[in-house]
Amino acid sequence: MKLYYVPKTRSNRPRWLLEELGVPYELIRLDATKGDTHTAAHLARHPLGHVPVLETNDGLLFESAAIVLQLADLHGKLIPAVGTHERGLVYQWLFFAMTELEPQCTIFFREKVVAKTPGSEAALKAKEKIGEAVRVLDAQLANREWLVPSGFSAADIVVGSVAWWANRMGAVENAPNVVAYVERIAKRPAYQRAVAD
Ligand SMILES: N[C@@H](CCC(=O)N[C@@H](CS)C(=O)NCC(=O)O)C(=O)O
Repeated sequence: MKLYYVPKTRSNRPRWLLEELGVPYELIRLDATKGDTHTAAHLARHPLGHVPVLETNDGLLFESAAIVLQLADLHGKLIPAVGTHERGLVYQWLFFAMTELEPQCTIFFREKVVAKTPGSEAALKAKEKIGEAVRVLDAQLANREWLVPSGFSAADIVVGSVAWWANRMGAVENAPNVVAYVERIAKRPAYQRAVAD
């Protein structure tokens, strides 16, 4: 199995899961600054020229959260059984991260980090929305280490990555449980291996 990958991007998510699972994979590093993600070969893998892309004998798969879910299912680990309430909770938190939190992080990143306008109307609005979503996570994490009752799961990989990003950009305030969660994540050996290079 091959994972098309650019360091310090959303492609860390499936790499982190693969490290947690301890299964072999081939990491295909692309350099987006050199146009590697927009070659004809890569556009045939992902029509928008994005990473991650997973390639297996069954075919190609893109979207980081979809790849994380599929890999967890394929290996029967870090994901509750289909049809259980806990499985529903994994979907809930994963979609929450991808639809409520991550789009606001993307706006905040573009305003604060790329355009260097952290005080713009768009930046302040995004930060407010991030704060609303982060407070929901903070309440959920008040009495638990990981998002679902059975323990560390695929949901933590996706939510944890987005929460880590929000915290890194200075958009997490008054959410001590989320900060502690991000710190727990950073201590996981599989996470450290996935972001090492
Ligand atoms: N929703 C997609 C977003 C993928 C995406 O935006 N990837 C960015 C990196 S985080 C990318 O490939 N950028 C390289 C480029 O556009 O050339 C996912 O979660 O996989």
